[in-house]
Amino acid sequence: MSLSKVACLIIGTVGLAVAHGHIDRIDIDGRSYGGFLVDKYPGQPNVPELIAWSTADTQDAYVQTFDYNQSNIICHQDAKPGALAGEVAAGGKVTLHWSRWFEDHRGPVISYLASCNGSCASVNKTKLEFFKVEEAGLLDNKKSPGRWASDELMAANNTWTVNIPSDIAPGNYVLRHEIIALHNAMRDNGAQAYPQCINLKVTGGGTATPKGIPATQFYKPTDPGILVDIFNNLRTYVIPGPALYNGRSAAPTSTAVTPTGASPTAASSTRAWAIPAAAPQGCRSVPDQSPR
Ligand SMILES: [Cu+2]
Repeated sequence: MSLSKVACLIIGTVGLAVAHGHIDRIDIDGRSYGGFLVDKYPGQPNVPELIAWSTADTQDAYVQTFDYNQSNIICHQDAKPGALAGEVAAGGKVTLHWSRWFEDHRGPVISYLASCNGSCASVNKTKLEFFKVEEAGLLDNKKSPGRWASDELMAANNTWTVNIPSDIAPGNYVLRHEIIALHNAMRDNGAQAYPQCINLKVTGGGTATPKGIPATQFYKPTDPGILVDIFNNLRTYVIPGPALYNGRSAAPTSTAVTPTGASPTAASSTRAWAIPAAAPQGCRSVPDQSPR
């Protein structure tokens, strides 16, 4: 285990945390919307109405794999719907700006939509059925641990642009956008999910109503994309969650990875990775939820 992973583990255990990241701005059609600022809004009396969902999280914490069947995985810790919605035409783009991210928090970037069947401001999150609209994982495996969707996000000034499928029926949707950090994912309960939700009002003349599933059914702690050692010369990476909705959406952002010549045996006996220069900032999970 590298120093950085030890640091992450220890800091997480004693409960200190340095901010990781959250969506602090959403840009749609030349209009900017504020995100839910976890470092500012919790406990404040006059939090502005937002298209972003609020959370009880104040630490940019993650949802641990053991809670992937609990409601915090839906839209983060004790999330509540935003009062507003950002208007976007089907086929349009939504650009999400993360406050910050860490290079060593490598992993996939995944986006889902769920119809609210009415207003999203009062929706019951446990009833939301999400379909996956975009996914990107390991983009290049040449040099372990590889180039990841999270690297692409950071290279784009901590932004990710989601293409809204052009064929979906107009209406209100929750966009669930997520980074899953895999730097500790080689051990049980090590993958870190950072889900974020915003309300969208999709306009246009589409008719598709893709079938979705509850977010609590997306992932299992032992999925190959969740329990995975990204430092072990990964040749391919299986992005977790349900199948991608392949309606008339914009071009996928994920890139197929061409396997390198490394044999599985060589891969498992050689660790060709470097310890990151700086230890990652403290990783902290949101409080455990009791099963229900
Ligand atoms: Cu972390």
